[in-house]
Amino acid sequence: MSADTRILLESLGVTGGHTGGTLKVHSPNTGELIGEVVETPVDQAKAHIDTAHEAFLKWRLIPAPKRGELVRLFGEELRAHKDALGKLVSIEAGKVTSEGLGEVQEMIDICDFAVGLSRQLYGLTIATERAEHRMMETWHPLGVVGIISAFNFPVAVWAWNACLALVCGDAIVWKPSEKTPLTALATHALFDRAVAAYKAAGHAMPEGLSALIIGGKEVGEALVEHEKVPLVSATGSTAMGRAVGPKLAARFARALLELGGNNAAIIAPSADLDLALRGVAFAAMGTAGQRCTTLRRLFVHESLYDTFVPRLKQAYASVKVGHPLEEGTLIGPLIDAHAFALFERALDEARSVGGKVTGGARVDVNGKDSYYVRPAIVEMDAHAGPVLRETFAPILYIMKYGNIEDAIAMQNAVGAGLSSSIFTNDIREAELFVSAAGSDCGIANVNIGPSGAEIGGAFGGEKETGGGRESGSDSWKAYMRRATNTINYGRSLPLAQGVTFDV
Ligand code: UN1
Repeated sequence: MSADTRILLESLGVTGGHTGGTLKVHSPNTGELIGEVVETPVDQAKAHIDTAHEAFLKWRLIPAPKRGELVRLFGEELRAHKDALGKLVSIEAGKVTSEGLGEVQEMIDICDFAVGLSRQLYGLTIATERAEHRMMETWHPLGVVGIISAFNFPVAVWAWNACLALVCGDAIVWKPSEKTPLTALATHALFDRAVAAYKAAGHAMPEGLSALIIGGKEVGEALVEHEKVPLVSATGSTAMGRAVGPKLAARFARALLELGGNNAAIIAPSADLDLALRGVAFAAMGTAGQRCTTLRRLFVHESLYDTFVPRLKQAYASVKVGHPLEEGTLIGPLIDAHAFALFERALDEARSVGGKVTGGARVDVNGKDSYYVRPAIVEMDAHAGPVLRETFAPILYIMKYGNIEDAIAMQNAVGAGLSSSIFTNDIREAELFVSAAGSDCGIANVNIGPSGAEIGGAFGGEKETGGGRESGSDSWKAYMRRATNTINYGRSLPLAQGVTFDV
């Protein structure tokens, strides 16, 4: 491990677990070995879950705003260590500086959101058909929430789940991606500092409320199969969701799935092309095409295809691909050799079905063990072949369209249903796109690209994206259980639906 990474980890409070273990961690920036992380034995993972369940039994009794105070303190730690944690995200996940910092900002924002929410966990009072009765719903803490996160947002997506779950009165157990355990160790160390500050301020708090379990498939399975985990929130591929979903269903646990995306944008005749160009460039190339929300399919109206596409190619040619921590870099590396192989395979397939590829060459930034590529544009005649699936890399497939209904139908004609957008100044088109007959995705935007969602909205998508919603709006309800309470304050017992039962 470089001295730089060691110092960074120490500054974040990571004192053990990152050396001498069996999980080898490589920085995608250089291919260099940056950690040998100790994996959690399955038995120990199970023991952590049992402890978390015991902690939950106590935590659920603490008033929600007091639970919110813990999350507020965690937000303070994140503010104080934003630069260091952001840099670690850049080193371990390959994000450029502003995106590494942006990831930590997203965590800070969700802390603020969750703190406010801790005073707003409310239920309805509903009119009843019976005299001298009151009917209401109450939201109660749920239990241990399992969180499985992906390499591309190694810490922010955990924070979306963790911060909400904690204020909702749940305990949390986190299995991070095997590719990014160092950022997880650092984040958990910051969380432990918040716990220490919370206790020092005189708040009661059970031990083992939050646990980090590190390892591969077996550790993930321990979480998914444990009877004391009533909810698993999992972010990753659709294939992972297909493995996890049925296991949870078999024991009637809840699944909150945030899986693949095959996100599209439509460039309509009235679009502001300068704005569309910037929107498309960020959404398609940003994070080296490794966001769930990355723009992968572009439908350009035939009347402006020959104006817009050459401009886009120019923008593609101008971006700097390089080490993420170097000033001016916009595109960092792919996460590993496997991601690069999938990138190449998709481009080959596209060529074989007549796609015209611009860009896509491998770039030597730091030698053979790191995988940097020029982002690729692929002009396609047909909406077919690799266009129909998600390849987690910077490939933008471009197709022409003639009328808006066809464009919307094509945008919807894929398995995934995460994010989508239209660039138009025609109010009819914009409204059609966000209407019931429009985009079938969980996110449908107008005049901004499909990626870079704020935490205030509910995040997630339909179909093969898994159907879950995380982060803002009323996503908190997934982390609680609802009880309907009917209270009779009278002296008679009228039955619902007019039923009589006189004894
Ligand atoms: C993801 O890629 O898993 O909308 C999450 C965005 C980010 C979150 C992406 N706020 O791009």
